[in-house]
Amino acid sequence: MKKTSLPGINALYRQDPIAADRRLWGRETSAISRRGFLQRGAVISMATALGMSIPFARQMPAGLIPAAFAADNAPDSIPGKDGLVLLNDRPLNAETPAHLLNDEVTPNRRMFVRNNGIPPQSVDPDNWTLEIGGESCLRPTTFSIADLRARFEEVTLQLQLECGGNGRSEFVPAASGNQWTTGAIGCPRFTGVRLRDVLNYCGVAQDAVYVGYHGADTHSSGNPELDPISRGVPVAKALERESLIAWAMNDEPIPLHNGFPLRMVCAGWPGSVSGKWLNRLLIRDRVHDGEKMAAPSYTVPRVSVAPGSRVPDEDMRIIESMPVKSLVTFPQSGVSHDFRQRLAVSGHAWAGDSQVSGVFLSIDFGTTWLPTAVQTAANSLAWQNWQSWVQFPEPGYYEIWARAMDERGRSQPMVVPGWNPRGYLNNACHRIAVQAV
Ligand SMILES: Nc1nc2c(c(=O)[nH]1)N[C@H]1C(S)=C(S)[C@@H](COP(=O)(O)O)O[C@H]1N2
Ligand SMILES: [Mo]
Repeated sequence: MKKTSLPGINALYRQDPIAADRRLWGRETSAISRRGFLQRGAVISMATALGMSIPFARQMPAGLIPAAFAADNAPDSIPGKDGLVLLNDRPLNAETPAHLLNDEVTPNRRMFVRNNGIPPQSVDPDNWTLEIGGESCLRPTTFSIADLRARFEEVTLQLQLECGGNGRSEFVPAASGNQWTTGAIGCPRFTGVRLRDVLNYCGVAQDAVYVGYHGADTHSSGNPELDPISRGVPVAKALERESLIAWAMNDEPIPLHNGFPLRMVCAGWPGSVSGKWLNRLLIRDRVHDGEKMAAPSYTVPRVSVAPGSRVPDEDMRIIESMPVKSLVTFPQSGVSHDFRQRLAVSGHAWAGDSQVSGVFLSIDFGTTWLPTAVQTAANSLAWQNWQSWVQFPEPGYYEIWARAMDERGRSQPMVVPGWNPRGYLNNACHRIAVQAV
């Protein structure tokens, strides 16, 4: 598929949406009819840019950037990782292209990396200690990893971790931070002990409110007084069956950048609550006040605000469960496909603390939707795999849109939802481009 005609169209939209519209759609908004759909001139210029016809052009919403033009950054090589796209190297942040997330269980080499600081340099797992304390801890205790293994039941669960800022790159006006597209999500199998078994052993006082973590990573400035990040979860989330202190990922030691040798996993909430390089947990008698707990970090406005608004800190709330979302992981966006054959399509869907009740596909820009077969999760808080087939009526440019719904009937939006100052919680439908030939 021809991609070179419009390099960096997403970046262009971020910088200057009007210029981007003019470039992509021919003439500014005059090319767009009052109904909000494409007019003839714009269809012709867009089809020219794509190098093929657009059979469902009548249904194509105005202002849509064709999925075929999605940012196509060259993958960089990070030791132990394969095909991840580097967004920042200091601190290291790298995401996984959608088609490389096709495995039902995310392999270690495909798990995204979101570092807020510098990982610990030399780690000796045999001498690693985890200290449990805090105002509301009745019996402060320090454990080695061997102690944890000896004293508590070992559990293995498949758990999804998604960065709260996944999808940030689509917000207009742009939100500062890593410009994640869709790849700050993964769902490996973690092995460790239940956080609640450890906390109960150490005694959770009546007045306990929050469990906060500290890790062994250091602040990018090099200042040892500063924590790169120190977040956590309310006691109820910490005591959930699925919350773990893990030492293995897919039956191997956790990769260095994903928290070797020990990390917290509290799935379904922003990834930032799951402390890596875990060496201290505090049972707090108040909402934990570590680094990046306070607004604007990992918070969103209590009520929706106009794009670009400045929101006072006291009007922001801490993000808890992540919203329903899905990914098309097969085929890869941009493939050519014989239109006479049906095309198998598959991916994953997840819904924070909730479950996915359905995943639907559209090949006509959201006019009609087909159900897919959705599997049950391997366990609670693991993503769910889905698959289906689509049949294209004639050759041309198509997009496959996927939309998931959770068990409470909440659906993914087709457009970018609720703008917020730091660009969290974008769960807009994932779209891929297909050239039917
Ligand atoms: N100690 C520590 N824990 C951390 C972080 C960090 O930088 N340091 N990043 C957090 C964020 S913002 C996310 S999204 C997840 C990312 O986990 P991953 O890098 O294993 O994908 O880890 C969280 N835990
Ligand atoms: Mo994150």
